[in-house]
Amino acid sequence: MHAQHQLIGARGWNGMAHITAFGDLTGDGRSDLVAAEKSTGKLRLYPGTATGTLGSHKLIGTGGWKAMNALVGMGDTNGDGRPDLYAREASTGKLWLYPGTRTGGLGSRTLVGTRGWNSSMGHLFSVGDSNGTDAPDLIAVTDRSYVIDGWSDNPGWQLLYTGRGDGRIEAAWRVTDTWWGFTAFC
Ligand SMILES: [Ca+2]
Ligand SMILES: [Ca+2]
Repeated sequence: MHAQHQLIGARGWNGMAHITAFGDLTGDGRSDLVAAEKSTGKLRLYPGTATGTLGSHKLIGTGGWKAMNALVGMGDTNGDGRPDLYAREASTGKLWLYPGTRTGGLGSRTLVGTRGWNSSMGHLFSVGDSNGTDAPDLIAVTDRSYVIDGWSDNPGWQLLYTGRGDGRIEAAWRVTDTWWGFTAFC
């Protein structure tokens, strides 16, 4: 047996970066997708449909998304029932929250992480609520520059940032060192 696959985007997807599952931003109960357009820096929402394909895309970010080098569909970080997006700014290493709105767009961004999110984080992804607080949590996997007890060259460590429920996250704690070579995210 092998898994069947279905074409959901016929063309143009090589012009998109950071194709990311977002959760249900449109509010119809189906998961949606976001992607940044490389040429323009625009962020587009691709709504999931009843047939498992994607509906017509909608502009939810008018520009500047080329400045981001990671997007993470977090789920609802601030408890308003809409999924939210974290984005990492390449030049500054800042981590931003873009809250989903009731109209299926993104609200004003707020700062989640002030700096350092570029320097030693290889991959970022949401793990949902891992500790029973109802707020989704963020995992970062370290790259070689991550320092433990004064020693660098610690790739593959998994750092857990638990969600606070207000859109922000707590300080990290190290979970495991078993993610060596895991590069399937991003
Ligand atoms: Ca949807
Ligand atoms: Ca939310």
